[in-house]
Amino acid sequence: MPGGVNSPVRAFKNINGNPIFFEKAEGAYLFDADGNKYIDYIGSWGPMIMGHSHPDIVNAIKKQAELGTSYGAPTSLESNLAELIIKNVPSIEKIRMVNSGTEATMSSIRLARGFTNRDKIIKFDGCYHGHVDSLLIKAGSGVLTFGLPDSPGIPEDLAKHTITCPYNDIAAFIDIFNSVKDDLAAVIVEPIAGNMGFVPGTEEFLQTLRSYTESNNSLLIFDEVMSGFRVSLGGAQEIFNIRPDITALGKVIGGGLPVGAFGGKKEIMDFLAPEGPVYQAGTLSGNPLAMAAGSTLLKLLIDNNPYKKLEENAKLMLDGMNEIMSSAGIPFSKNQIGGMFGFFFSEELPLNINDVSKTNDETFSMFINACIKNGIYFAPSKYEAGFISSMHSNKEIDETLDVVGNIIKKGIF
Ligand code: HOZ
Repeated sequence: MPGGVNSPVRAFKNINGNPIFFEKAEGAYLFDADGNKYIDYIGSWGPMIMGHSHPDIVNAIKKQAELGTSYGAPTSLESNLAELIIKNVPSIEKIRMVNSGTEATMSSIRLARGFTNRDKIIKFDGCYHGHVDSLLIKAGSGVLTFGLPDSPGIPEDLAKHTITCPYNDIAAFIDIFNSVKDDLAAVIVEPIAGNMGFVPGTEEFLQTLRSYTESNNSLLIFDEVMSGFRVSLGGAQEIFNIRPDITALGKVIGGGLPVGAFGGKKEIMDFLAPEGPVYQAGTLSGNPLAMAAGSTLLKLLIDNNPYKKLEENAKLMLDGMNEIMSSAGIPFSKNQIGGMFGFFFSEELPLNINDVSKTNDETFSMFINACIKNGIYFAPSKYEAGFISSMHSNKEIDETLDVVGNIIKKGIF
């Protein structure tokens, strides 16, 4: 496998580390193949909101596995998950299940182009929407982690239809928007970016995207692959009170199994085959195991509404880290919404990818390596977000802060 991994960030190459191979996960903990135990702050990049191996989710998967793992045909499990999503995300009136966030954003773009009969899309620097050809331009996540500005393999003829714009920059957006508006199919954005570290959009910025797209009959696509059901039941769109035309969802709604979905206004979704002309399909779409796991997680989230507690716990940990760093004179900034968070080695909290790229790489790399060596598993790239679960209690937070305090005391910097 290239880099020894099946997804580049896992290689730990940019922090001069090696991939860690895991064997087991439980609650807030991960266990690797060498017998090490870690407090996990990645949570499979989002879905483990109720902790790893939640008994209800494990039982739902087991129960469904005995009834069959894939039929390539409809089941009521798909309708159950669809209903749970539609009830909680008001902008979604109809939905199509797919197998990953990449598939969800790829199909959203095709649908937007088909519906509007226009080609151009605007995306924002540092937002990552999966490895879709049209969207792998000035993208975040692993693309930035490894300093790959734009991936080879994407034909210029396709790339020219993607226009990029700085995140959280209203004036730049309005300029770019005006220059392409006649052929603008859609604007796609992570309303809470989780692929340039954790950088939420400002309310004014996101409202501007909504009003400009609406007045131009262009579609607004929210990529809520990470924020959907992660920052609140209704996702970032509930927090900002904005209704996008299409929402892309991903891993979170699969409860840890491979799932994606995209949904939105009925008249737009009805443009999809077999109702309409835009084609999209998949044998494993709506896979029964994934639907059973996803529905069980969403029911747990609806019953427990853990978001306030998640945010409090994330804040508790970050405030503690901030105190440790500031008493050691190390520039540090941090932010969190719900159970999603980020920290940077910079005085000021970054607002966009330019700010993030200026934060200290060397300190980040030394800090993360030291944390991992001491059983704290933070994302191995400053271009990724962190995630906390309802199984992270004061005990795990105190232990994390002890480790961080010791690392700083021993003077690794
Ligand atoms: N780039 C992914 C999260 N933003 C990481 C996926 C993975 O390596 O599992």
